[in-house]
Amino acid sequence: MTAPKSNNAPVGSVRCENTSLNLLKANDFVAQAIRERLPNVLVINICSSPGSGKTTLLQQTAQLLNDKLKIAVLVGDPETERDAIRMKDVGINALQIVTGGMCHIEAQMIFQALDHINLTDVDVLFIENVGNLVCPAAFDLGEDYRVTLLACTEGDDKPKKYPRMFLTSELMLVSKTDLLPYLPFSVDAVTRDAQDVNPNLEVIPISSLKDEGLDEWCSWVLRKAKAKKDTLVMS
Ligand SMILES: Nc1nc2c(ncn2[C@@H]2O[C@H](COP(=O)(O)OP(=O)(O)OP(=O)(O)O)[C@@H](O)[C@H]2O)c(=O)[nH]1
Ligand SMILES: [Mg+2]
Repeated sequence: MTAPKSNNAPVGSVRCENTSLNLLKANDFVAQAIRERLPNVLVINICSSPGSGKTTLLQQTAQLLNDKLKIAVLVGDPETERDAIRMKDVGINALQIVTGGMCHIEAQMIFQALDHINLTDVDVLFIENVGNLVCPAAFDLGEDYRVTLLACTEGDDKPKKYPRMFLTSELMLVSKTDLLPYLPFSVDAVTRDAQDVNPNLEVIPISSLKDEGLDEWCSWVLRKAKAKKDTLVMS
């Protein structure tokens, strides 16, 4: 299927200034404290729009890496504990962060949550951020890597519309690829746009339901976990 072409003629717009710089400075200070608190744990911040498949991917990832890495998950949600329950149901060491309606997780929330999750011998701490492609991009959570999922169902125009998320990520997972035959979505086009925004961005297409691309994703996680341990040994 091909999408109808849009007319990209300028229509006129107003660019707004960012007025929250002090808040972000304070956040960065706490993010650094998180890094110092977790020198031997790989921290991966998983971001996406609502419903792109973050929890499903983490359920699958924990299962696939079960005999190779010890995993824990902090998961953010504006109101419910549903995602932590889903993860605990499949045996994952998970803790819900309920943000009280906030559209992103802040470093202070992670710092506090670390007192309530057992990280003994944990190799990888995943943070599932609140579903949102805008606000989470501005908040460093002390992660080593930021991974953004973009589901085929969202449309392939998103990287240029929400560039900061893709600019600040190391990896984009194009999710729900099992639905590609039914959608006007081009993996090549979305990769081109995302790498226009961030030339260093790696891209892996995945389907958690059909087990496509998950080996490549798990290898990526294993490589990063090993690199983190190696850095610790050398320092
Ligand atoms: N077709 C298809 N559906 C998927 C895939 N992964 C997840 N889903 C479905 O997408 C819906 C949302 O998945 P979740 O894993 O809850 O997404 P999420 O990003 O964690 O959602 P929020 O936490 O609410 O932002 C569920 O109905 C999943 O079954 C996939 O690879 N293919
Ligand atoms: Mg979720």
